[in-house]
Amino acid sequence: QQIPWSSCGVNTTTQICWGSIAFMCSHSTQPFGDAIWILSFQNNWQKIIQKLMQFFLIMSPYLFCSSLDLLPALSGEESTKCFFQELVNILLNYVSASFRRNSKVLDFHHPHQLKEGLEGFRLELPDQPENLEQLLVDCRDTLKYGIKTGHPRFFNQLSSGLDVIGLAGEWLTSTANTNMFTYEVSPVFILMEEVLLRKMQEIVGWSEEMGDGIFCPGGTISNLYSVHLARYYFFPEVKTKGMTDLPRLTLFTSAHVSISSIHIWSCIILSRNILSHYSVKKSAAVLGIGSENVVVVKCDDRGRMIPAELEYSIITAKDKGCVPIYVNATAGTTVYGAFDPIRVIADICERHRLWLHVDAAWGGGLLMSKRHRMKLEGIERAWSVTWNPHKMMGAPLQCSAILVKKKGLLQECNQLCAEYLFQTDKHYDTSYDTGDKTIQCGRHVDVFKLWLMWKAKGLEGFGSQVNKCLENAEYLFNKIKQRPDFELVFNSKPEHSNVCFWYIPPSLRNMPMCTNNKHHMTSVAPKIKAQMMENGMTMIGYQPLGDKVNFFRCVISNPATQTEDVDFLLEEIARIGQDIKLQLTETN
Ligand code: ABU
Repeated sequence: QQIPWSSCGVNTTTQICWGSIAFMCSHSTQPFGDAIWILSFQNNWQKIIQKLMQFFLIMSPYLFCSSLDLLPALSGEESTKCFFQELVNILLNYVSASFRRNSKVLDFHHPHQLKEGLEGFRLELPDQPENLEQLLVDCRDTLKYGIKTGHPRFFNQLSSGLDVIGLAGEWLTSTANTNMFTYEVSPVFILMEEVLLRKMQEIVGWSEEMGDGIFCPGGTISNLYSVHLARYYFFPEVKTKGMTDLPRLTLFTSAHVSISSIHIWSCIILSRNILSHYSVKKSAAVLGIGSENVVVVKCDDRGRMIPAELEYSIITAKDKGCVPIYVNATAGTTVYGAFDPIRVIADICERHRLWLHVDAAWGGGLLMSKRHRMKLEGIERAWSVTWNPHKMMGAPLQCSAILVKKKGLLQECNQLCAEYLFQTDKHYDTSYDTGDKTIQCGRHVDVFKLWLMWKAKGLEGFGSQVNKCLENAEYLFNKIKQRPDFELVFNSKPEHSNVCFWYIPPSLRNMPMCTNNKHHMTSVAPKIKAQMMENGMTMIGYQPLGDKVNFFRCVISNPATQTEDVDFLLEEIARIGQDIKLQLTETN
């Protein structure tokens, strides 16, 4: 291998040797493997020397080089190549480890430990440049102390998985390092966005004459767009006059919990956690509508909006002199994975002339599956749709779209015509300068990775991926049903890949639910999760919701997950739960 010694400033054997020995003793990505190799060839000095020389030649330059030796430095091409090759090795090791079941999902450290610094990994920023070897160690350690969200046993978040093509797309995107606001700086990406948005609109069920949209940063911002557009649609003067002349607007969204059903683990926190989707409240707060003007509509036991309750709430709001403008129907709630009945809600919206938004951030992926898309029946009647391919479709974060049925509305609502970006006398079709549709200015390219993944999988590939995740969720559901140490939050089959359950320690099984036992039950999931994170072999989230004390929510969006991983999760919870039981017995 050719090493750019001149550009690295290395010119004496002594420097090379000391550098390499120091390097081997510190924290390279390779030294232990080499040390083992050396020991295993104790009697073969020639090979040892050869190996050491290879090692020195490959690794030591980084000790004596800084970023100033890389491009755009004169003759920096070779050293840039070497640096990237080493970085790619680090990334590939990480990618491989992410899929290995015996590797950890996480190597947990408390914030103070990371802040204090670990084995040469320091968060503090230096005044003097550090050498490339330190930067490579920093890259490796950043991954080491992070979470492997692509690991098949990571069940903690709606977004998970490590799609290799998506990752390639993200690398390319960062390499291109451009901005999505104008065609002149993103010609290819702007057209890819148009193609993707059209495809997604077609899948939603909108005809060619309908449909607009934009990729934006996450589901909450997509939902913010929907409220912003609804308000503008009904009161366009808001853009210039603000809220001063507007009546009291009202928005509606599902409460996301049933407040009527009382479960065995029903508890003390009845009023604390009646949650509407927080992004609708947040939008109301941000837009000056006011979070108190979001009406949370009652749901059934599964967390699905009850249409009759919606209509009743709309009529009540009107009677109070409020002006309803917007209904959010959720397709795949965050915790229960519930689907609001969109078709019936659409009828109500039509009767009252309200903007119907479907928050399919989580459930949108099911549109890709012939088997599951009927769960979003009626979505074609929505006026806007939020859909996050970074969730169920496994695109790397972030990748979130807001789809809008009425063409031109995004532009009308947000356009301010900054002349330094959106000159009208450009020599190309300036309708492709999409930046003025958005509420941001600079916009990250979120489309290329999804476009590339779509090319690689096709609609069918995405469909199979979704089907597999839901099959695994059903497998988990059936396993839990059979076990005496677990209890499901719902006894019916999951609609999405969310499976909600409690682990019941032996000391609490078949016990009367006195306040003390409920208190202990509340602490079971957090205690198990704490131990699970210390062990680092799997990861799952928990939360209380409405009248339910802390329960686990398993979500499966990673196509790498197999049934053996689901089994592992249950066994790990049960194994840790045994110790929890002992602690509970002591405190009882
Ligand atoms: N709505 C954001 C997703 C949160 C989660 O992954 O649980």
